[in-house]
Amino acid sequence: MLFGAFNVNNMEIIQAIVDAANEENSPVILQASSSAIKYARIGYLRKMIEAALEEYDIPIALHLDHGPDFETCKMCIDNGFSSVMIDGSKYSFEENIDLTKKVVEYAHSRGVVVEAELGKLAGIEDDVNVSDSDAMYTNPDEAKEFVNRTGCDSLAIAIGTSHGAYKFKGEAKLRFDILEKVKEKLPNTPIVLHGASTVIPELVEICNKYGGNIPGAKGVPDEMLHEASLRGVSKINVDTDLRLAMTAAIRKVFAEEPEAFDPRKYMTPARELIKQTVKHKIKDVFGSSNKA
Ligand code: PGH
Ligand code: CA
Ligand code: ZN
Repeated sequence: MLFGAFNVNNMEIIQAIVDAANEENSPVILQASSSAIKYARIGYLRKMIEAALEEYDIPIALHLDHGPDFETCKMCIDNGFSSVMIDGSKYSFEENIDLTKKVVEYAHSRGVVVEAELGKLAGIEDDVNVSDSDAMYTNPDEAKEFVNRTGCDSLAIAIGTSHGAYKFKGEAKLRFDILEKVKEKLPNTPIVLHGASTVIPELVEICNKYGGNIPGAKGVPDEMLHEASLRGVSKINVDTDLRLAMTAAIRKVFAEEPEAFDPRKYMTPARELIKQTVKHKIKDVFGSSNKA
């Protein structure tokens, strides 16, 4: 089973995602990074997700994305998150293990599950900026040792994706051979793919047509995401495509209706375009729809 995990920053994004998931009768993971929590504030995020849970019957999880330290993970666990990610990928193997273990102990004793990360993605992720040459693929033997020693519930691996709108300079290329080896060694550990936005060309085009400047953006094609799911990826993280959808819709209104200044005038189409984007992913790419 493959789940989409969608990054949230504000009310419209949350509503768009849960509306889409509800229409597709699909479980969904909403995830907030530490910078999203700083932006939206944790109490607001929590209450908005409570509101979504009251409105719909589908399973909705709230997950911390790229938790940078124990304290942030603890704060989210104490605030009712269903799961947390501790991202110790910037540390040495042993330091990553120590930190992840500490989070796992705290989380598991409170019924919360933990995603950890091994290997480095290129690109920008929150405050961390990993240059291309530093990008390090996950070592399958290390992955097995890491999961055994930390007791983490799922593992994010690096097989060539990166965060943001510029994932590949030439052809899109993922190291499915590494994924296969990791699955061989860890058949029961759910594997997470970060940096998995398609960077939907139509959305980039709308942004650029209406005054944006995002040239040469490139993501992971839908067929590759499909292949990743066939080869055992369980969670696919999507942020960039939602940002593009929101920006595309708002730019269009600003360009076509310069006299408009009621935020609802541009936030309504923004919410709608995010919803269509999420529906497309759930239905056509991830296949988590249970629609009758
Ligand atoms: C992601 C999102 N969040 O943790 O990995 O990646 O930039 O490809 O949407 P994208
Ligand atoms: Ca990382
Ligand atoms: Zn990520």
